[in-house]
Amino acid sequence: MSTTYALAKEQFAALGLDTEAAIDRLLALPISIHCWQGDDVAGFEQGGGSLSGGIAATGNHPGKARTPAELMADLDQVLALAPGKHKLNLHAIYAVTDEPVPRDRLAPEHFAPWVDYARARGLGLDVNPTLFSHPLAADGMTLSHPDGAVRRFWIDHCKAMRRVGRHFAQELGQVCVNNIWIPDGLKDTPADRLGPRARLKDALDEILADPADPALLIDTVESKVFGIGLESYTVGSHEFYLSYAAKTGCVCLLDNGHYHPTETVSDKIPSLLLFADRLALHLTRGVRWDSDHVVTWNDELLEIAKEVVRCGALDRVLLSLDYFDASINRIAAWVIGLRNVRKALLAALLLPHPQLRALQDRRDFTRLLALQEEYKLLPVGAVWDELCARAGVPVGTDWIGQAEAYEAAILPKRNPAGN
Ligand code: RNT
Ligand code: ZN
Repeated sequence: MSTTYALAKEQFAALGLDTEAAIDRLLALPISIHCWQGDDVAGFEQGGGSLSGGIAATGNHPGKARTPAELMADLDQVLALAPGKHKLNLHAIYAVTDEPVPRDRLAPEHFAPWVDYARARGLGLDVNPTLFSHPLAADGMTLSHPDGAVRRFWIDHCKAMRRVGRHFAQELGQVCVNNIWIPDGLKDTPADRLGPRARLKDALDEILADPADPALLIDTVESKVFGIGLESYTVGSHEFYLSYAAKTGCVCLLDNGHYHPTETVSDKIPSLLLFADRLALHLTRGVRWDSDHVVTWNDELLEIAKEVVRCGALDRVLLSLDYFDASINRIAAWVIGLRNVRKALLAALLLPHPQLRALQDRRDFTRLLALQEEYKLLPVGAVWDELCARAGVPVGTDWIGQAEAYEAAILPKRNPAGN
């Protein structure tokens, strides 16, 4: 145990906080790593499709992963540099197939290398149907499309991916989160807002008709405010999915890039937890829009972490990352966000919430603000370093050199243009 940690431990103990318990709790908490940071959401269909659906990865840093083997090798680097328990979050377009397989016919065997990869590393797998980057999604509508044949294809795809998700859980002995996000929307003012939403509701009813065994599969639905080229109307809005989840029992997934810029996910967390057993989060960082920048240690990340901890909901909130920055080393992008999420949760665990809550209830707002500000400089960093040391990952800034060495040794052998 380092001297700095021993001193920090004492300082937190004086506030009634147990740093040992916080470290143990956090090392056991699963955070789902999004596979799509490694290749700018390209996937492996016919050599990797071009991203559509109103989302965009910008930047052309060299060395992105082009094959399953490259993506797996990059993920191994990430796992070596970020402490704690992880899951891996796969999109359907990351299926590994010799011949092209239509998405509505994807099956567990098309993901066998990922199951092997996860099993060898003790990871759970999460899953997402991919309702974008496809000719049948090119006009911006999928499950809400007016053409029944298009809806049928996407309904069958979503059903297929639920079967894949169940298989993941059975193989790996860990529950699989299946998240449905669709890009559906319109560029300009709609003539009919109800019709597409009614079609989406019917499609979801059919996809989810076969009830999930909650030990195997948790179905989540992710809303959005707008997409690029789909600015005026989003079929799967927050109200739509909030109501749908309340009525049917599937789980709301909140992506903190998917709200109006002054609206915060942190404020929504307690309200949802009062009415639902579970809640899922995509952690990202929007800069001016849903730009999916790397998650940084900012006020909203800390507020989200504090809400989850204060609600006593670390085991009810399903945490995953969701961003895709192609302008910097992609492994570093993954690691920076992952480390920040766990660091923010540690900072949240190391606050004397009962004391602060009592001040609010006593309406002593002066002392509350004074303490909230002073506590921002508590020695969380010393506890974080100890956590990393115990997890066997680099402490402090040491991981950066390792990521750079990997970049220098491996990435130049890939296409230097980043494609
Ligand atoms: C898009 C959603 C969605 C995607 C991933 C790739 O705005 O956030 O979660 O980012 O499914
Ligand atoms: Zn998301």
